[in-house]
Amino acid sequence: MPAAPKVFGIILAGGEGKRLMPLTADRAKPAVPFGGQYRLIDFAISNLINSGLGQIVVLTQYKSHSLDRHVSQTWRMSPLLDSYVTSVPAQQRLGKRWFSGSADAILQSLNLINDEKPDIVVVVGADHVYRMDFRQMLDAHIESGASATVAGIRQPIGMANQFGVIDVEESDPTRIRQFLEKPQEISGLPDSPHEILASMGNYIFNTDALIAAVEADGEMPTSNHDMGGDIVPYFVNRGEAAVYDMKRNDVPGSTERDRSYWRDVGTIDSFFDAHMDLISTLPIFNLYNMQWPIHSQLVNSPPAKFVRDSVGRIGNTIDSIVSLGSVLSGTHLERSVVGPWTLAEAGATVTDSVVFDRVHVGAGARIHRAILDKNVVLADGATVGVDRERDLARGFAVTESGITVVGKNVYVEA
Ligand code: ADQ
Repeated sequence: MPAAPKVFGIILAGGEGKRLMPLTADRAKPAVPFGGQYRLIDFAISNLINSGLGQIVVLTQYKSHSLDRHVSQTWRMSPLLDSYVTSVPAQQRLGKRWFSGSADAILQSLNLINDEKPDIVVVVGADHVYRMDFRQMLDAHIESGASATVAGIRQPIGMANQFGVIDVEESDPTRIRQFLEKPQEISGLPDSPHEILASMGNYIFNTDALIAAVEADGEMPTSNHDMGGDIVPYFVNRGEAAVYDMKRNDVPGSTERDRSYWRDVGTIDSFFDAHMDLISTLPIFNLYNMQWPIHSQLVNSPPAKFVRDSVGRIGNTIDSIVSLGSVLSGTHLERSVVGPWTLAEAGATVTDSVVFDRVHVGAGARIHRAILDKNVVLADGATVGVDRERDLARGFAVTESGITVVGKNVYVEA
């Protein structure tokens, strides 16, 4: 490995995100808005850019239009410095077929790697909220001498069936002994029986080893062509896989409170909870750490504005995020995240909710424990999240925990 290896970044962004429906009815999961002004993919891209990577491709497939547009509008980088973030749609280079899994996405995109000839490839998912300094993981990868390194983080054992679960060698806890993708039954960590070490879906590979692995996987008729299910076990079986414990990652400017914060926002409930993590006085995830900024699209918008309503009533806003361009008149807003260009009319009440862009909340309307997608319009006096049965009868999704989701462009009657 050269002293200053050339590193190439691949973001896997082709997943369908079925469990986030209806937010993914019309867009890829990595393009789902988050935290008012971000899209989910901004976290992965910001982490790679802040870690000094200059050449990054985003592999897209499913309903990729708004994702492609967001990446191209937000992430133009300098051709003079030979740095770029480009989204690359599935191109059917190996026959007339789409990506059949995340490993197949890489196999079908090897031309991108061959063009750049990197020493090392960093492969990351696109749908997590976190900060991570990949330089530190790179150092650990090189030091370990492994061909592949998987980022791991402790998670509650009850979530084991959602993750790849890592078991390390007793004699060397940086080596992976066994890797089980989404096991139904597993025992906990020796020092913490209620936890497992979960794969974060972020990997570092020596380039030659990655190419050999995805090519071998492409030849396997029984493979699902999945990075977690097939490629990581390939390296583990060869004794060439290391783990990088996220506990070691010390992002500049992070606090004791938000160090090692990582949320897989694959379900409506986890998506909602991650928003609630943003808004308290001492947030569990601190968007305001400017030593490690999460970048997003700069929209040319006026500031948010809070005014009395037409008859002079004063609203109040607390424990909330309100994005640019929004105007709230005499509105009670509490524990909520509001996207750009949202308009709330006289006496509306919004509590414990996530509101995307350009939502219109009519006078006296009430929203509680709800997620409203773009361009939703609530008539004067309409309610969402107040009457579960009524929400279901109107065709809204309601989670078991009681979060109501209203899809894009829906008009909600009183
Ligand atoms: P999952 O998130 O369930 O588990 P997957 O659905 O493959 O795995 O998604 C991983 C990433 O790959 C996502 O960013 C997704 O958008 C992308 N992706 C999925 N299919 C793709 C395709 N056909 N083309 C391009 N991109 C695609 C993974 C790992 C687990 C790990 C969890 C952590 O498999 O081991 O624990 O991530 O959340």
